[in-house]
Amino acid sequence: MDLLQRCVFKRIFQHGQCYLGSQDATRSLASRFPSALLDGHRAAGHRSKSSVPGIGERTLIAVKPDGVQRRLVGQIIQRFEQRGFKLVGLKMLQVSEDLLSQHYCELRKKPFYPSLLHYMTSGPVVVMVWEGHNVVQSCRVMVGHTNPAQAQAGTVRGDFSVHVSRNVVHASDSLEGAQREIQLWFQGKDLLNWDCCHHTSTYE
Ligand code: IDP
Ligand code: MG
Repeated sequence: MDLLQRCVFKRIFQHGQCYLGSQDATRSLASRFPSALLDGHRAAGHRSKSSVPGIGERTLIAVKPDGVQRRLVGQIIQRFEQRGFKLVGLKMLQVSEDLLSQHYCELRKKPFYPSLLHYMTSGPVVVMVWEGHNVVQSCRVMVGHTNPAQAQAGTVRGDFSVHVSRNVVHASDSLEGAQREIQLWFQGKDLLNWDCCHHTSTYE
């Protein structure tokens, strides 16, 4: 388990204690969560059966360097978890210009492109793959308008940022975009197919 995973677990356990108010409940939560993750790893390739179509849809979300520097990673992850989406990939890295130029290939001719590259390589990013019904569109709505000045309160950008040059988070903008970006940032083996114990509370 790496440092980021330890931090995420610690946060979840602290919230468990806060909401549930009992050490037993916290211990129970603590014992279940990592094993769910490990079970998922063992169960790679095996997916929950459900009548709901499209629950395997995936999107790429990244906490940009400003979000990492401002210690917003935990709060941003929490929003997607709370909504009911499933985390299937997570890593922290210092991005290369090469990867970024592929990621932002459509923006190469924009006047802000050089400063965008500089910003995105200014420190580590935390990149994730989230899974669930309509996850691409739902996450775009949760992330909010590209320009934080126009982002609604309640969205990530609307709550945590003020200027378009430092808008905290990336979210894929379409199914095709999500597929392209996930392949760019992750190898297939780094994405875990795991059965969430809350599955029947999220889907019929
Ligand atoms: P998105 O992130 O909401 O999908 P895009 O238009 O794809 O928005 O732009 C990618 C990123 O480029 C933005 O998230 C933001 O970081 C940066 N960006 C977009 N427009 C501007 C601008 O006018 N000035 C500076 N940076 C910009
Ligand atoms: Mg975009």
